[in-house]
Amino acid sequence: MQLDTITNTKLRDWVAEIAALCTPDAVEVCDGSQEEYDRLSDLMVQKGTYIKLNEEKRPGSYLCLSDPADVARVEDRTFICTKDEIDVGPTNNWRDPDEMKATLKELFTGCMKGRTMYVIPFCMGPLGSPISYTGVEITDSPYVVCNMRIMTRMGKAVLDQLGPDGEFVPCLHSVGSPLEPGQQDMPWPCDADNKYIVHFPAERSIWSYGSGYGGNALLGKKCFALRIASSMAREEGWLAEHMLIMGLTSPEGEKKYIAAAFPSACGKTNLAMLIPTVPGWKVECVGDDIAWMKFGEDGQLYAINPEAGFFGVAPGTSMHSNQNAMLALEKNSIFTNVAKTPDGDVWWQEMTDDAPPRLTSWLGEEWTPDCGKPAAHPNARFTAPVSQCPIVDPAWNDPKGVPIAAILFGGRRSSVVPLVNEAFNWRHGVFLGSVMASEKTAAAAGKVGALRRDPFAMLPFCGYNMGDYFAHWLKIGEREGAQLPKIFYVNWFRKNDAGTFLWPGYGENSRVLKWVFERTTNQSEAVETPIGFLPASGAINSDGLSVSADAMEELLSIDTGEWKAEVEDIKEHFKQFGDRLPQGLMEELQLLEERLSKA
Ligand code: O2Y
Ligand code: MN
Repeated sequence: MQLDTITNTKLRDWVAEIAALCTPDAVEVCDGSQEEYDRLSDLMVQKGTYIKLNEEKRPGSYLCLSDPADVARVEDRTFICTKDEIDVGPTNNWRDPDEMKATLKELFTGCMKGRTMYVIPFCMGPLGSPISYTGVEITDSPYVVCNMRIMTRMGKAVLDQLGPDGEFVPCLHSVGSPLEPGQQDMPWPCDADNKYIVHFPAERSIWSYGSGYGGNALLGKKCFALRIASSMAREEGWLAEHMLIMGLTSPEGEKKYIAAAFPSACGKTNLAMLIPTVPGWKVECVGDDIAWMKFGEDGQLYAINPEAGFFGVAPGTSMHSNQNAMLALEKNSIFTNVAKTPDGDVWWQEMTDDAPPRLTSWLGEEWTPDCGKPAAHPNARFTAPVSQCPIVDPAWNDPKGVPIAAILFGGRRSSVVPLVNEAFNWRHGVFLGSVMASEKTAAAAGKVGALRRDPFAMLPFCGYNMGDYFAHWLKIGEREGAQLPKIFYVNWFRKNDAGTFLWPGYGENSRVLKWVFERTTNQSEAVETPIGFLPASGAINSDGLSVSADAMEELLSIDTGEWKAEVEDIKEHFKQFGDRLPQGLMEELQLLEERLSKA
């Protein structure tokens, strides 16, 4: 679309200002049409950025191989800029806003030379929803445009909704690789040694430079929908969370919605698309990564998925681990850093029981199963439309959102934490979220097995001081007339002394979801323990389950000695927040300690 299609004054001025700064060869306003998507995809095929996949095996889909130095989010290059350093807290990288702006302006000067500057109007959440917000991403990457078309509601309809004076979050992105006249472009241009992912919460803006990958470049996702949105949510009295949203329907046809936060490598996407093993129960997927929740007039929290696509980790995804994701990515999808089969399809670790005998790896090299290297990068991704998920919830695009009956927190813990426990009340639930922890897997940096506290799974995504974030959660619970969801903590990963998982996970997690569902209206049995309410013996349906009675008992047991050690670890964790830690959470910790001492 032409520039004069922009009627929004603020947007017109911003586009002109950024064009003058970045000096692109051309400016295009994205309309979000299929024609535009096809044209940019063809352009990327010509440039060598994309490989078109076999139309019969993977219709409408492309493979993209990134620069090997640009394969994941870069937390150490992610900054939050506030006037006072204390306002970003101990878990974020702080920079002075004026100094950072000066650095960025220098980097962005002329950075789009030889390239087209794309203007992407996008809506996070259903069009017309009171829970949604608008953003505009300016980028010099056609890969970003095509991914944003899947991941968000994007294009002309958003410009129309914005109108002449609507508000939007400006998101500026450049791969940081200007082209001199006649210079040959790279398939994946970037400035790998000079990445900046920068957030300015006070002015609600984002500047990202140097990376073309995932969360660094698709600015609607982690940068807007979590870091900037969490700060907006605090100011406006709502919640922007790193949570999946699922609908759960009982055999009697009663439906409830659950939101759940887990750190990475805990199977969030798999849980969001679970196929229940408990007869008669149904799961439907609203979202797999982010939830925005606002109070409705009835006092309930209503959630939307601000995204319209999945940007899921490919390795480990299979018909066994997540059949619904596999079906969602059968067509119209983008695959980044996976391997290619000789017949023009994709493959990644664990996609099939046996690896194909020959592949082209994510590095573009010939690959055989014995070559000693992974065929796909461990952080290889698929981008697929939510609408293609076979169990997409009928209300996933409903502007009203869906009412949340329960919130789950969880992590990967081989010991200490039982299969499930229920918070005594909202404040206790906030305490459970604030102490969330997970053991590191091989996929994460650091020692395997080491415990990392990741409050609310928001450690890399909270856009302000996490102590203040805890206080915000407590304040949400104090709202007059609030009909709050119940809060639970789950752990699918407990092991026995021999190091074997006690719980089978996957579809069997529906047994725990059933208990949670019933507990939201006190319909199933629970026993009070020092750490919360646990399922009474027999309250979790174990018909046909291959878990012994002893294992079941162990899964639902708590060891007072282990929990006393846990309390000491939590004290250390809380210390980092200093006087920004709300008194209410300190009191919860003291209450836990008292209950354990009496047990
Ligand atoms: O590595 C990236 O850039 C993507 S990170 C990501 C993508 C989808 C969902 N969640 C995440 C995450 O890091 O939590
Ligand atoms: Mn995530």
